[in-house]
Amino acid sequence: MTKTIDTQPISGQRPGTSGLRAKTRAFMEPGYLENFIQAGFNALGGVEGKSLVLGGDGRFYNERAIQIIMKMAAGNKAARVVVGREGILSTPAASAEIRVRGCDAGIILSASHNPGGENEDFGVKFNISNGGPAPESVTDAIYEFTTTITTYQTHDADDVDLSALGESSMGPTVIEVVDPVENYAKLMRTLFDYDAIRAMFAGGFKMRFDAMHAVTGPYASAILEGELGAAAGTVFNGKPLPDFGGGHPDPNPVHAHQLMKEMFSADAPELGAASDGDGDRNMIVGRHCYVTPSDSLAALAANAHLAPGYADGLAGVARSMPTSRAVDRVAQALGISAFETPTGWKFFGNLLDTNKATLCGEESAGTSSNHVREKDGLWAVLLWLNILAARGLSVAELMQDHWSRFGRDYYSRHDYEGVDKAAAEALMAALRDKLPELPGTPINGMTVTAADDFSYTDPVDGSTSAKQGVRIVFGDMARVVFRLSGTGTVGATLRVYMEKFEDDPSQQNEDTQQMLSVLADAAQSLAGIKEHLSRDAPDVMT
Ligand code: VG1
Ligand code: CO
Repeated sequence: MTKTIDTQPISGQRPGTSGLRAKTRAFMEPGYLENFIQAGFNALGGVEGKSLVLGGDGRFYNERAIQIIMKMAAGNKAARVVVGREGILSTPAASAEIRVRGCDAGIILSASHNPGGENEDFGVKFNISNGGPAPESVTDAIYEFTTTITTYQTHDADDVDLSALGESSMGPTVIEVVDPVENYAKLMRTLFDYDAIRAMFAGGFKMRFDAMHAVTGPYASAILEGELGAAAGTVFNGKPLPDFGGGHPDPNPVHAHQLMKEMFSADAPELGAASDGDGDRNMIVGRHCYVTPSDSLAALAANAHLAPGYADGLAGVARSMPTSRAVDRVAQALGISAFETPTGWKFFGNLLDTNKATLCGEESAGTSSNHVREKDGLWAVLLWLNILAARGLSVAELMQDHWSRFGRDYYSRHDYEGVDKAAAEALMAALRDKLPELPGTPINGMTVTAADDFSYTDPVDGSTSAKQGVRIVFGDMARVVFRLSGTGTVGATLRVYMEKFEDDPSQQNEDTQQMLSVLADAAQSLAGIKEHLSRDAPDVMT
């Protein structure tokens, strides 16, 4: 039976870079999740007669939230809800399901790389019919609804058994529990040369994949070990746990330290990889060779044609603004266009839909292509495997070859986490005020050539997004970018992104922080980080 329940508007909870994130306990408050879900349904123009994909990364409260959302979908007269078995769907797999099944929308439960648990973080993302994150027009509408709605619709029904595949009905709605891996694995087979990768593993190639006790475990085990013949034990931390084993499921050298240690040991395997909470990020590390996400994007762009799915070449590439300009250099050499978008995958959707870009990436370890409309961690690992198999080079050799051809953009991001929000906003405001006077100013032996607050106009629908981060550019040689995170749940996080170009191979230096120290000093003198935030050093440097 359908019921209308009174609810209170939730204020001040605007969806950020990637959906709504908050403390798990906030989502568990009566009406909080329900309010956001109903607001999302309303913003989609209602879900009556529509089909939805639903799943999450398995974190604490995942299954409970799924039961609530299924009942709300029925209360809102949805035609069908496709839900992953045990409530599991990685973000890229959910995107694939929406596209393969022609669904109208998707709801993904994840706070991505944020820790999970009753005292940690939870999140909800709404995706649209192209499989991608809802664009700002929709997330703005969701926000408006959350502040005004007073009722939500639900359906009185028993919980659904999410362990059994198959269909059941809940009022007007068909609930279909599906294997979370099947369609995703099928899609991967169409893109890559599995025979070549299989032959490489059969020839003794070794890799390690750290699933960080998050959602990619089942996907990586099925594909790498099951289909491609990687040795048993290649995938570790493979069981999704509600608290990710107490870890921080963010695939970077800091949080994937166990993998990093192995990859820099004497008997390191050829390839190491890791993925995040919801499976959309990837880290790539070769034997004794860490590949920055910006370099990975550039190397994939330069070599993608070696995989069957991209044999005709790329229509174009796109990167988020703080991502290094390494991929632009590849695009220029290939004679294809390169787009610069604000941070967040939703900004790539139109470029992919209209075939202006085939490959997209972010410095935060997100890369993907037009096969889905989300970033895709395991996809990036498979493309790397395909390229290594085709070229017969090690990761380190491939990167040396890449840098000697295109030059090298040294890159690092410094994060100041959990800082006072007002102080962080004051820092950004002071920096913005300075921008007009900066061009022409010499700083530490470099000269500022341009300084602005990034504003983006979507080339397809003409929508604009302003205040997307401060860029301070030193010609083609270097850049410093400042922005505040839109995914945190406590205080604010300042991100400082630095890059420096070097095209002389004799000047290579594996100590990236040393290479960039002149820019870190410039960032400090430009923004007064220490003074504003009362912090001596960043919390995380990646
Ligand atoms: C961060 C990253 C951004 C990424 C976003 C979502 O956002 O910087 O590149 O798209 O997380 O990633 P922010 O606003 O905190 O910098 V995830 O793996 O949610 O889905
Ligand atoms: Co993620």
